[in-house]
Amino acid sequence: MKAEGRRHAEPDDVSALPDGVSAPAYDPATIGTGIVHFGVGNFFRAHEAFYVDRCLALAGQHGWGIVGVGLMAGGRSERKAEQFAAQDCLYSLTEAAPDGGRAVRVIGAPRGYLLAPADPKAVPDLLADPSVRIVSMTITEGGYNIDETTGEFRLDHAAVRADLAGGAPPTTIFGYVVEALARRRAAGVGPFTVLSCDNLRHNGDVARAAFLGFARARDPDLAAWIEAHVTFPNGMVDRITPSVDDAIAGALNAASGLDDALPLVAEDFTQWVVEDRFCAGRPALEEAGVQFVTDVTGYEHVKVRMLNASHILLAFPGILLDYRQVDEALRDPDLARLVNAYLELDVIPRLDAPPGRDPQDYRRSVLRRFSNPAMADQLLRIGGDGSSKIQVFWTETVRCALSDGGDLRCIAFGIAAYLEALRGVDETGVPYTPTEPTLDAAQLELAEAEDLGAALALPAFDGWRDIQSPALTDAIVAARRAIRDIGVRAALVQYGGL
Ligand code: CS2
Repeated sequence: MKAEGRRHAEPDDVSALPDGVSAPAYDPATIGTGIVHFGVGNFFRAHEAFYVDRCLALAGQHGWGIVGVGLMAGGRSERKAEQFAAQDCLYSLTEAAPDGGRAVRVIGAPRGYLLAPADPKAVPDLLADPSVRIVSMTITEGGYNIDETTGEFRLDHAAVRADLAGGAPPTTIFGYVVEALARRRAAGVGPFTVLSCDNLRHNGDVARAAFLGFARARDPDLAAWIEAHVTFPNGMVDRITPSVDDAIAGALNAASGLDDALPLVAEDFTQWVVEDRFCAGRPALEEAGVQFVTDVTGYEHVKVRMLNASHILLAFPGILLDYRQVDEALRDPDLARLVNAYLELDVIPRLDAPPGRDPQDYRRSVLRRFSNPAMADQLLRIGGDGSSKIQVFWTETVRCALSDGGDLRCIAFGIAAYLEALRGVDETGVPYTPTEPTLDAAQLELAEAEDLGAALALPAFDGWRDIQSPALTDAIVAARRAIRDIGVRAALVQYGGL
């Protein structure tokens, strides 16, 4: 596309990018497909695609381009597919530092985008192609369809049942991936690595349980082949990547000089620590800043229990206090004290940090990252899908506190704030829409029940349901009552242990 006649250049017009915008250091037209990614959201575009993009600039790496797959039907997904196609899947990433520094680069690693509902046959065909050696995914914490209490894949899920029944093209990631593995096995094509990039403890193990659970229900022989040949590395992913609405997109384009339909902003910090178990090869990600380790557990614990856990602890009361951005909420001294108290007293003493990672340094860096005003990161994004996030981010800390008799005040206050925030109106009366994709209407109504303990039946709390704790229940109910009677701030001081 030509830049003439436009004030701004489009991202695929790489020969005419505005000053200060870096182009891919390779020719996107020469890149082949080695990776298929499910869930082409902002985080994937700022993280995995960013690292792969760096690899593509290196000699011998041109076979590792990515084709994205969207599973959702509907106008929004169609629009996104059109936007990707219109700019050859190129887009700009603005990396923003807390001190105001910015760098803008055009990312070219995604080389195609398939909207599965529009062409469901194309997805297994692509996945069965021998050139595809990694299938990665960001399908959210709740997307693996695992029962938190049993750790088993849930076969009673309607879409899973339909995919297992066969007769129609799949609609779930499990149906697509397992179908493709069946074809690869039948055709004598080797396996691919299944790489989860979600914020889960042992995300590879969770993915393994999910895909094997599906495969066993479909064909035990195939499941045994997958178990023997497919690898599911665990990885810790980290980069704060806010949602981009039209106003933010406009500001990003105004600053970059681009005319990008899909611009993106992320913090300048980024990290990816992965176990090096790739059954069909991988890009030279170590050259691009990815850290390979034999065991990722310590890194995950520190990240999920500190960063993600304090993110939601800030979000729920922050939303109730009518804040909308993370940096604003953190500037509230009471909320900052809550997060610090939680990290210092509840999390850090119980953490097994990996060598070289000092939790106090990490705490300071997390707070610095949260306070980055250039992120304008949305509390509703962070608080969204709280039901799944609580299970992943808080469970271990709550279990430890319940079993070692620790202080429960911060955590009880956080849970109380979550349940109050589920009601969709902040304490100044401003309504908002909480996003809870895994809860049905009856579950959501539990947050309105007169009995303030009734909502503790929600799945968010399944992870520690086996440890009966009247003390925790009482503390949560008291904090909820206080939030309603004396307001969030006073309740925080009285019941949040501050
Ligand atoms: C956030 C994450 O949505 C959330 O729960 O905590 O998206 C967070 O921004 C990333 O994990 C940062 O790596």
